[in-house]
Amino acid sequence: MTSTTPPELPGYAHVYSGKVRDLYAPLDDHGAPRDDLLLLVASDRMSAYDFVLDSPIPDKGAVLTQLSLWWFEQLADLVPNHVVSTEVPAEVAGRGVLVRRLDMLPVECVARAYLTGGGLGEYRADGHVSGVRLPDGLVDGSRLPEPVFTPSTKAPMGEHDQPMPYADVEHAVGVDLAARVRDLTTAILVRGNEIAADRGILIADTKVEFGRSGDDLVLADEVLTPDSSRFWPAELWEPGHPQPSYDKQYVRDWLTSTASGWDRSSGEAPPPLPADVVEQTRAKYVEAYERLTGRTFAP
Ligand code: Q0N
Repeated sequence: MTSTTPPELPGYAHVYSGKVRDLYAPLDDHGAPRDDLLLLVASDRMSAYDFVLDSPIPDKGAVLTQLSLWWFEQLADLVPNHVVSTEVPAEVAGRGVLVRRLDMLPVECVARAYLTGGGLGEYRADGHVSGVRLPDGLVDGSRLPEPVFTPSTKAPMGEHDQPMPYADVEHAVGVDLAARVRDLTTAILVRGNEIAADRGILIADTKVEFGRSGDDLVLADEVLTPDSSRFWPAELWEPGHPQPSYDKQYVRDWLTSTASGWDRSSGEAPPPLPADVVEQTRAKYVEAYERLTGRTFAP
């Protein structure tokens, strides 16, 4: 079984659907939405080339949810997280998590350990990323001397996040909190790479979100999954060209092959994936989970 459209859950009000995740508010005894909790549900939807694909990846939502829960444990000494309970309706078992409802900071907190994507573009323009001067001679895929905090603004769905100058983060959340989320974001990526290093995965960059509950700063959303981070196969890492993606490579290779009949520049939605591409992609998500956690994924 696989899930794409947000389910209607008795006892919950649907609040929001992102590209791949859905949020609900639990209803109280009077049928009113509670203001202290949310149910975060990961779907089996997958995006590629800025499209949400028609073909779901079976168990993707559960694999990424279980991976995120495992990372929250690995990071618990660095930062508290929003997880309250994994006791959720049967329909979303394994891929739903009950979380503390927080006041979210209006910043996408990104840290980069390797240079690629938007960071590479900025570096090529003037040798900086997010205001930080980098050494000369870096190329696509180079490891950075140390992780750099490169925050972005939360863009509405369908639009791309924009780089956010650090001074704007300070303005938005205050100087002290800005420094705390900067240091936490880079610490999360460092810890993630320390753990992933001997398990065949490089984490090039990651996006995390924080919220506040009273005076507490709390890690929210998902953390260190292939949806929030660029995972690269360590044995194929070779600076100087775009690196293969740990999870999306089969999908990209097929979509850009003549076999798909799809023209990326056409603006048309991509076609459904063949069953073998779906299965190979599912296997990569499971492999990432099993390598990182040392656990066996049980659907
Ligand atoms: C929240 N987002 C953006 C769904 C998640 N614990 C929380 N408290 C209050 N709000 C949020 C959370 C969380 N997590 C986070 N929206 C609301 C992240 N989205 C992206 C799309 O999927």
